[in-house]
Amino acid sequence: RRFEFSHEFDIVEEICNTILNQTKHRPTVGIICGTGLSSLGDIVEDKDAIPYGKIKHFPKSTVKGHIGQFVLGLLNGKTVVMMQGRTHLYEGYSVGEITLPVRVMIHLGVKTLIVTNAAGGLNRSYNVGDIMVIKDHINLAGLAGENPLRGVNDERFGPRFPALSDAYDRSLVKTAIDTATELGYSTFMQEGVYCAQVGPAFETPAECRFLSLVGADAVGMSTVHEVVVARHAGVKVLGFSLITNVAVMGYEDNASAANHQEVLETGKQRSSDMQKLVSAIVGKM
Ligand code: 6GU
Repeated sequence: RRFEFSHEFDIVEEICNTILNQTKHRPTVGIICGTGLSSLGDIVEDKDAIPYGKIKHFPKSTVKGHIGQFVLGLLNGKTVVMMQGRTHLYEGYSVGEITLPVRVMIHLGVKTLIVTNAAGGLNRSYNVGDIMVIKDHINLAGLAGENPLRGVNDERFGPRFPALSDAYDRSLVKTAIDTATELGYSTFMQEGVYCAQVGPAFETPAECRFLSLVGADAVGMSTVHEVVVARHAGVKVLGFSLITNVAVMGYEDNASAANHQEVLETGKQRSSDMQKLVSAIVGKM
């Protein structure tokens, strides 16, 4: 809970100083690499890497497929800060802890945040390997009381009651779709609603039907908390879900059970397409 974090602003400043002392880069774009998508860091040039383990107060990723470091450098000519690996609520961290890195990136000067994740497809027209541009989200934990802004509001981070009616920037969604078309990705590009549950257990078939009924196209275990904190600060957000498996909707369904290995495999296969897409979009910013 943010309530226990009364000097969070000082902590964020201190972490930023630690980072800025180790690099000459001054990023304006932040990118969070989801499960299996950390290879995006491979195409960053002139890079400086700072492991989360060397940063005081920082939560450390405990999951396979997440490296756990900041990478600062040039992506297609733009100065970026990339998170190779994020932490999740299911690891036991609080929403305050898992979103601390977002506040750090914003304090470093980030004006646009690109979030990526691996997700299960709920929309029946989605295939494994599809890339979904996120147009909106459903934050189940947030609706149920685990909003990352719960607690005393420090106005230096943003207002008490931020609007989320424009959580995902419309013009960035359009840029993403246009760029995907230019790259010849139209056959596997989707645009939809991402829903986050806490995890680490995947959903039951009944839960998948429920989420589908309320308008979710894909389901995962991350991202929404980071987006809330970014929008609190007025930072623009663009999000992508890589559909790594299709959700099982019932006994008669012949989709196979979700498993972490499949999630990692699909990430590997589509990662270079995802890299090209994100890099091309960053180049247009
Ligand atoms: Cl099917 N569900 C959730 N919650 N997260 C996922 C997933 C499914 N596939 C990849 N990540």
